[in-house]
Amino acid sequence: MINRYWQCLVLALGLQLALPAGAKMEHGVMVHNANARATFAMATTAAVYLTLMNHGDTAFTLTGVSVPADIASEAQIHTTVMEGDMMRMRQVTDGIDVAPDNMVEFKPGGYHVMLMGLVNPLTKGNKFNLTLHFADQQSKTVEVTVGEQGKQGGHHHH
Ligand SMILES: [Cu+2]
Repeated sequence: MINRYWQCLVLALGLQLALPAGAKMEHGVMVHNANARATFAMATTAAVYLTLMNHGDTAFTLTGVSVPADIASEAQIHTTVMEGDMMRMRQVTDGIDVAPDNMVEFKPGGYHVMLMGLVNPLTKGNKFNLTLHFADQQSKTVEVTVGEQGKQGGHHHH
């Protein structure tokens, strides 16, 4: 994880050097490794994981996510909380702040993007667009790659 972060930082710095003098990066949002688990045939929900980085000078806040209507009817940001011995998912409604030079990992057992009302099951090798929406009205669309099916019980549903 640390390695990946530094690789990315070096990449970002290299990119900045390659820009004409005086040019600035638009904003510091960088998304890595956006991926979803393949779903079972009857699944109506799916989880998407990614790494969200801030390579800019100012904090940003992720406030929402969306996917095309032919993928799912809704996409939500979820976090996972322990209630006694139970892992439960909660929708994140107040956004996720990412400070400069920080990163937030969306991963099993933590933050994830939840797709609700899947139109078709996700199958390995499929790709679809996920759009991240930020508090400053900017947005960024990234490509999600569908990987292997998750281990059963790895993700608890409501
Ligand atoms: Cu969830």
